[in-house]
Amino acid sequence: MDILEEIVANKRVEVEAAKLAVAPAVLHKQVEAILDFSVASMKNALTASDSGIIAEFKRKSPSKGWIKEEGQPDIIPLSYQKNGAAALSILTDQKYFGGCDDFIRTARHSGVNIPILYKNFVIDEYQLFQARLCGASAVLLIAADLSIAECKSLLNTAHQLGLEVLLEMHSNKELEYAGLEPDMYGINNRNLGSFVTDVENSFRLAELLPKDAVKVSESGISNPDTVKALREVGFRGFLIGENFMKTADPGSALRE
Ligand code: IGP
Repeated sequence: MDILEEIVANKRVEVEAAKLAVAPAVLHKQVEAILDFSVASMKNALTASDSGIIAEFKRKSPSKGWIKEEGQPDIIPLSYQKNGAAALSILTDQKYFGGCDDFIRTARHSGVNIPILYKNFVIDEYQLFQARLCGASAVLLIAADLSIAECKSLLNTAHQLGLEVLLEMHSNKELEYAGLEPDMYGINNRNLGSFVTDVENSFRLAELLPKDAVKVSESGISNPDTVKALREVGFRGFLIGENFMKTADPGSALRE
């Protein structure tokens, strides 16, 4: 079993436990009550932004272990916003990434009003309701852990809830998912099975995606020249986590 399979197996157990704690019908009612509150569009923010930086709040990862154990969800996300991030990504998986949905709530309460990506391994529509309820604007769907039919169904439900979808692909063979027309197309430079990171992956796959699509390059980005080169081949979003989180002050790292 590779790490992605392990994470997804654990996620299934977690989601079933969550459904016992809060029944789907109850969660749906809670979401219905807030559906009138619209959330900022990440796609628009990326299209309008000069930086395109999606700054990620990630305290730990399976490949690196703890990056910032004491990372403060009430300070760092707001600091990212103040330092010019176009949008945020907040890891909400607990076991492998040290996150939780409350990190998004806390960020919102601290004054973050730019779009927030719900970064998790979404395999069940229940999680889309959780994402909407905590204040996310968009969700990540990962081609590597969903069939096309599952992905399509989750994408439709996300849209019904007013959530945008960033669809993550990693290899040529996943490009068939692109036909689902998500709001944004992500190319992950990291292989989620082996953790090997190669930014060339973005350059390789970008030309195979629709020309006018909003494309996001994810992982392993550590310098402004790479961002510039990716922008030149059409990327509008740059998802950066570890490079900021490993510094003493992630927000100022973004500005530099
Ligand atoms: C950020 P990095 O190398 O800058 O920390 O990567 C982000 O792309 C990465 O955390 C990520 C991820 C994911 C995490 C991309 N896709 C899917 C968990 C699940």
